[in-house]
Amino acid sequence: MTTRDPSRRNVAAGDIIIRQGEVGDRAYVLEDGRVEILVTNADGRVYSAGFRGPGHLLGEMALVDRGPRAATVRAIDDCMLTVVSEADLTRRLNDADPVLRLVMEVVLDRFRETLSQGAAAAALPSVTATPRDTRPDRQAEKPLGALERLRMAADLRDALDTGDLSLRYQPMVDIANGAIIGFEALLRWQHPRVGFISPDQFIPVAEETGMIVAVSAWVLDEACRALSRLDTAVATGGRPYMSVNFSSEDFVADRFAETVGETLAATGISAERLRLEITERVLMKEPDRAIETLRSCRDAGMSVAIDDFGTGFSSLSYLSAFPIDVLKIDRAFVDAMHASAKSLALVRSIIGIGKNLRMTVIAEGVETAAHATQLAALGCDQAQGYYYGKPLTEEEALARLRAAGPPSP
Ligand code: G
Ligand code: G
Ligand code: MN
Repeated sequence: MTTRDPSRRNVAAGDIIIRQGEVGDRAYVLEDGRVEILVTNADGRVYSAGFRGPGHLLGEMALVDRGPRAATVRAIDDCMLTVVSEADLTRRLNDADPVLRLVMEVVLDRFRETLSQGAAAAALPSVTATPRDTRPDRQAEKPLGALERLRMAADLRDALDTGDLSLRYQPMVDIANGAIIGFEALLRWQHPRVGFISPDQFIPVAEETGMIVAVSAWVLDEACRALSRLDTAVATGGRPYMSVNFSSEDFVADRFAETVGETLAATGISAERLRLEITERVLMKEPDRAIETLRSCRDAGMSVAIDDFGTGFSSLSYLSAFPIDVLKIDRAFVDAMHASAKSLALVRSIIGIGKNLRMTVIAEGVETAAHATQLAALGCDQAQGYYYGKPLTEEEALARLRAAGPPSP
């Protein structure tokens, strides 16, 4: 196989263009020549699924859903191909309507199923290989199929109306004295048939379908109302803040800062008590837009925390480019801090970066007194984790505040 330029490729007769099972990073438009599509079934027998001539698109399926190639494509003649890169396709797909993208994945799944059934039928009629069996590596990476995710998104929409969503509030404390200074609102979904579904599972689905905007609006409203109820019940002096997680889809939506401001006004919570938790990913997606949104939120009095800090792959320069108030050290570093000198060095460095940039540093996943002592010695300001309290129901949060007594003057 020889490459003339990045977007054209010549292939000699007999050469393999795409190999079944491999993960591909490009599709091809067949400009000249003919190819044969070959499918190997679970027994290793090969059958021909047909021929393609000029004008056909080859290998697009794996690019759309990042699955392994469903078939082998072999050149019959000398062929000329135009290369469609993954980067190009990904960019186009990202611009597509999210539901359309999901529908496309469902169609691809069905097509793969048909292909593999064809293979079974051609070689060994009694074999009933399921398409998933041929793609073991997708199971771990993408546990839910496209159809399941579509269904989950619809269920999530129902959950917003039926009250199956609820919040837990995890205490955030001043590491010097353990006093509660705020809570992080964490979403819980009790599905009527499936039972508890973790946010790690449904948040990505909400993000890809655009549902996240409605979900986040619900979370923000409920968290503010809860904070207001806590103020009334325990005379908090209007002190504790509420930390709420937002996704990039929220953040680039029109009028984000205004919408949040309206919710604050409607629930009687001052902007100074709202902390927006976002990940580095949010900032990287549309940096110009993100900066603008952050500025508006900051101007209104809200503060901004970078969640899971240290796990992203973005450059440190964004820390000075974006208006950020708080760094949250990811719990993986805290967890490894005592076993690994390197993790400890990373924790120390993150705290140093935060201090030098005049940011507040909060450690996540603080599970033991030893963690807390170590972090305090390193100059960490605040902490959150099972040592101080798991995510609590509103009643439990209320009890914790009551037990702590009135806020010190
Ligand atoms: O407790 P825990 O299992 O709640 O949360 C798992 C992950 O889900 C965390 O990374 C957390 O940031 C995220 N998460 C929890 N609640 C919300 C929410 O309301 N909105 C968003 N976008 N993410 C959330
Ligand atoms: O990524 P984010 O910080 O938004 O999510 C917080 C997640 O961490 C939630 O799933 C929460 O339940 C979990 N969590 C909170 N405290 C601890 C802790 O001390 N140890 C561990 N392992 N997880 C924690
Ligand atoms: Mn968080």
